[in-house]
Amino acid sequence: FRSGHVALQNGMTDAELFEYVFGGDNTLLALSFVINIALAGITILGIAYLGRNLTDPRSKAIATVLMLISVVSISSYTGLASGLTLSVLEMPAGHPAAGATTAGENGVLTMWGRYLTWTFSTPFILIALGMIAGSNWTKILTSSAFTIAMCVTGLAAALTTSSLVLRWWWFVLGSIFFLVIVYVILVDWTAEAKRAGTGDLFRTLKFLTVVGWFGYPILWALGVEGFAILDVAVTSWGYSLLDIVTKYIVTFVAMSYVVEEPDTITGGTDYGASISGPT
Ligand code: RET
Repeated sequence: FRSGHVALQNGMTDAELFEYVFGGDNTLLALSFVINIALAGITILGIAYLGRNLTDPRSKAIATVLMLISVVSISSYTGLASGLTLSVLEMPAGHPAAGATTAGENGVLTMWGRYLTWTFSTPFILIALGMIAGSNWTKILTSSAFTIAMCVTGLAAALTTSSLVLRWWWFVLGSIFFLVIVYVILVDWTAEAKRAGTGDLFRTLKFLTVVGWFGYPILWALGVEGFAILDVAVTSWGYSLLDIVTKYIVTFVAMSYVVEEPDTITGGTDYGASISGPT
């Protein structure tokens, strides 16, 4: 493709945005997408390899759920890299990037595909954590529903251009939903994991997840969607690095435990034995 300076303009097509990202001026931004496509692919293959001898249905289910996190991720980053899930938006009055006209540019680059695809990836992270903690479907589905709500409000916050107050109101709503998830992880699942015998593994996963997840709203607020202190490439790298911790590292930590099929994960030989039918 041609290289040359492509200025951001409101209403650019996916092809123009693709050229903006890969045209040569924004190598850093392009790399933040490409690296995650590679890592998600490696993680998918890694799970297939590590899980090749799994026999227990519960272990297989956890491995499948872990794989789906990266399946969503590779699609998400392909969407961003292709320009399909990027847009140039004009920020409302009062926003620090409102009327951004640096270097003849008009509007800011919004990576809205990120917020959209977190809607599909984060529930799988929580399903895996909940299963490892030995939790029940009520709590797993509750946390999954709240993470979907959180990501959709984050998407709404990023796409709202009518009013600055509404952008931040969406953000506040999403943050409240986030606290529900943090509560379930720190209180319910921590106790359940101890009882299930997966306390040690869960402590590591909990630390990576809770600390990592807090990074996302902080980046949102510091990045171009919020106070615009960080530019788009730095914000994008921030999200890409957080994703490495919250998805691929979490996946390999969980997989390395699951492949041994310990009784704490499989439920042991008695798992499910309480259901006895007529003989
Ligand atoms: C938003 C804005 C609204 C308030 C909050 C947010 C939190 C986002 C989080 C995202 C986690 C994403 C992960 C992706 C991996 O695929 C939406 C930024 C609280 C916690 C783990």
